[in-house]
Amino acid sequence: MARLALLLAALTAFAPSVPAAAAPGPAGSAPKPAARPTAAEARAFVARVNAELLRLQSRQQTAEWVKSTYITDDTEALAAWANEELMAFQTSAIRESLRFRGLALDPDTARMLMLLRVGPTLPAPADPRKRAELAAIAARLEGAYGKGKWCGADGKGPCRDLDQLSEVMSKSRSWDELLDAWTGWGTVARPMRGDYQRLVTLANEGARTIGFHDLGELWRSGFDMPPDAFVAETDRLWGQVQPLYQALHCYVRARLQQVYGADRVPDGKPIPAHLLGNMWAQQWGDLYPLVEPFPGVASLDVSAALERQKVDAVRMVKIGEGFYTSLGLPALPATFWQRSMLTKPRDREVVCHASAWSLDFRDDLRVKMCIRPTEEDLSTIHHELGHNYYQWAYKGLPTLYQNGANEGFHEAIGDAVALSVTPGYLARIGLLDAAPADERATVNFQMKMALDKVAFLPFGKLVDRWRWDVFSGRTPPSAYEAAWWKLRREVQGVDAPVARTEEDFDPGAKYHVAASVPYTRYFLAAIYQFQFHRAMCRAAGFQGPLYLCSVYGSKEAGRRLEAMLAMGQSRPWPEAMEALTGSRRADASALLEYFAPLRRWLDEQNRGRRCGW
Ligand code: X8Z
Ligand code: ZN
Repeated sequence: MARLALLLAALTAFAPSVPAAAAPGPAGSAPKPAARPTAAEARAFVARVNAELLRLQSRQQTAEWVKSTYITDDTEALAAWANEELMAFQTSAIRESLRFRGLALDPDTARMLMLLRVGPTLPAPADPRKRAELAAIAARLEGAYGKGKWCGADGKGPCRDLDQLSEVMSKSRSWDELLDAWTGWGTVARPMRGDYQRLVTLANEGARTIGFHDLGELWRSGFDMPPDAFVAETDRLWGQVQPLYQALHCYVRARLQQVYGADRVPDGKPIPAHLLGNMWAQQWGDLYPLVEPFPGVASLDVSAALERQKVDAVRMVKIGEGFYTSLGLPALPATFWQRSMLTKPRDREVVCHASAWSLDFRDDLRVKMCIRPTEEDLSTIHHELGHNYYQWAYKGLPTLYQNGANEGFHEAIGDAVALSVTPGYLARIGLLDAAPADERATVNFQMKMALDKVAFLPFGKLVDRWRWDVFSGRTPPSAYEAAWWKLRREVQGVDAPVARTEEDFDPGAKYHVAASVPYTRYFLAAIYQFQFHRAMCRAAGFQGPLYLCSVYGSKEAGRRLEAMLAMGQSRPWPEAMEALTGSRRADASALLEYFAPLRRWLDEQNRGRRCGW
């Protein structure tokens, strides 16, 4: 994920929402009269905040990098201390910023003050002890996730980590083997429940001290619209794509029924969560061989080619970089190659979950990832480099503007670029045989894409629906697990394969819950990326159907993309959207256009089937 976002996830403290200058004096004394602040002071204040944030965040990022690439008690403590130093500054900055409320300010100063307030993902309470506790819990939860292993029901091993268990999820077709890997990873999250509950309490307290009802309201406030309007926005977008998801679900369930039997995969019921090729059933691409519409028509097995050609991690990243440079963007700096972590070290615990970093908010870009020679990882590399190129494009902006237009934008860039990694392009770089053009090959390719892109949509939406209810108290700790599975059944049409109880904590088995990274960003990105892709295709002068378009080599597409990236968060996101797409509105029509051939095919296939759950 974007480093800035993670950084902000990393604990921030704020003063109470009482303006410091007007705060009452000691008991019995009269309130101190406030000096009347000026707009010029506000501007100077924001300049100081930007400079100090840059200094402290760079230090904090460095500590965080070492922690994530070498998890020990000590590196966890060092990262927490760096966070606390940053938080202390932010506390006083926020306290001071409240003096400027109600003043007529120039638009940039006003926007940066707003961003300062909505920026933190885990705001800490004012009490320093509680702040330290929140810092420690957050670091511990992410560490527990990173170190998590399943050593069998008797605990005697062999022990397997998430990568190994994920490999089972993607490759095995044995109900029992899948169940073992799935329940095994679930045990890693069980001990997180207590810490998570406390984290919610502390971060909610922090959110209230800066004037939000609860943490969920703060998370929904970073989208240049009122938080309630943002909820309606996500519902609207989901409404546009839901019928396509239901068609895909119906077809996949029918195919799984043929493999596992109608007693285990019944009609009209949610699909057991361990059968979809992925630990969280969030992307189903690994099911492709099982559900391939026209078996054997045009092989799309990129993983096999990567393995056969012994493409190593560096080469894979070079392939990704090559796409960006073909658009006219610069080659990555030498330090990227020296300092990134591209493979899983054998001798220490690391957080393998992929992320892209800018440690100095200038040129010290890095990727942290445990790359394997798979198609999924090739696509993730394009995703991560999208973050890095975004960070690079806005590096000249004030620190408070160094972020995506909104969180969804940051997640969408690399994916939009990866949509141009078509079979045609892959054939060109020798990872597939010459791209076929008949209709059956089209449906095959579309199915493969939909298993990742369309299947993801409800999961992308429900993770934060669960958290918003947890933060607001609508879901009490005694119902964490029940509420999670209710959403997964209702929104995703997926169910736990074995009974779950409130001893379990399946949400914590997902990185972004353990690490407190907001998730709606990925839902938005899943939609934005098709809008961005369509816009770049138009800029490149491409005429055919969207799914065939690759903007590889188009300097004009790159120019348009970079113009949007360079805006960072300096303007409300609809303006950034407009800079690239010409439209100010988020809209799933490009996604639906892209998948139109598959939609027609699915509807034919599903005729007579009992869809839904
Ligand atoms: O976390 C990620 C990226 C890093 S920002 C690898 N993604 C989400 C996930 O893995 O759950 C990308 C897709 C959704
Ligand atoms: Zn990301």
